[in-house]
Amino acid sequence: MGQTLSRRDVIGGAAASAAVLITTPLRAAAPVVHDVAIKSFAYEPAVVRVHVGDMIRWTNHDVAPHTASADEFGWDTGEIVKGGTGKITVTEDMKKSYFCAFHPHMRGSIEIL
Ligand SMILES: [Cu+2]
Repeated sequence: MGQTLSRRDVIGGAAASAAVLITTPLRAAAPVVHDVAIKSFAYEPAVVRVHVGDMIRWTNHDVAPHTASADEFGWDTGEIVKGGTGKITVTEDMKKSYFCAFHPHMRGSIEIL
C-alpha cells in the first residue's frame, strides 16, 4: 500500500518536471526583477536600467497612493496604495518616460540596455 502511493508520487513529479521544461522559453539570461521604491513623492532609483523581458516592480512607501504611468499612458501600473506594488514587464517598444498620474511632477525613466 505505502509503496504504491510513493510510486505514484514519483510519476506525478516526473510529469510536472517535463511540463516545466516544455514551457520554459529559450533565452540568454533569466528575467530579472528590478525594484523601484516610491518614497516621499519620488521614484528611487529615478532611472532603472533593464533588459527586454525583465520585470519592474514599484513599491509604494508613502501614505498617498501613486502610479507609474507612461507618457501618453502607453502602459500603466494603475493605483498603487500604501505598501502595495505594481508590476510591468519590459517590452522593446515601451515608452521610456513615466510619471505619477496623481502627482505629475513625479517623474522616472527606463533605460533599456
Ligand atoms: Cu503620486
